[in-house]
Amino acid sequence: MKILLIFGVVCSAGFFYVEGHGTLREPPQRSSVWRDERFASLNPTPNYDDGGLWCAGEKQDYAAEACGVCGDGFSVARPRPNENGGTYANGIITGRYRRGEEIPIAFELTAQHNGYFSVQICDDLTLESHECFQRRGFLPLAGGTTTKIDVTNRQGFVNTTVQLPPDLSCQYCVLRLYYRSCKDWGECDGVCDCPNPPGAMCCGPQEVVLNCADISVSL
Ligand SMILES: [Cu+2]
Repeated sequence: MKILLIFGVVCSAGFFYVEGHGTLREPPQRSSVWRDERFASLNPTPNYDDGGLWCAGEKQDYAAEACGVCGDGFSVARPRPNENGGTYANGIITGRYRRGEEIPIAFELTAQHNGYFSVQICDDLTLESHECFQRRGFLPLAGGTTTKIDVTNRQGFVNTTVQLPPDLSCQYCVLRLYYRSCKDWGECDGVCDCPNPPGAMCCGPQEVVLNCADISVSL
């Protein structure tokens, strides 16, 4: 019985590591393009740990600037594997849209860590940066003003629709998923309205996932 128990614990620990935390499947992020049959003929580089772009496990404040811009470990040299010019950035446009359009987003959650996700866009042709994504803010959900998709108690695919800016078109830009989990207790880090002290759940640094997808937006 004891042996069985130990085996079970080791197994689930290993399972969690490989399963990661979540991945943007629509439009497919750079590390997940290989999972999508629509792009098979373009030979995307497979990343079997595409659900694991969570800043190498470093918990993040709201700005997540201690994370690679596309979710890689911060200490990795640029371009990191998921950044423009990196191993998994094969230049495959996985979403083609029109200016101001409402576009479908699918985030596949592979761990249940609650929290929320949002979508950002960077239209700078040079190497993407946190600053570039922050410039336009988070995209609103279609038909509303809120920018956060709550994933409390959710697992598997979470589908939503966001609205592209009415004034943005680009032959090449980057869409970024920002997922902020809620599994740790902490104090306010400047942006939230948590009681300080004693703090609350979801306050302070949390596990964050960042995923980049190559897209284009026509006039
Ligand atoms: Cu986790």
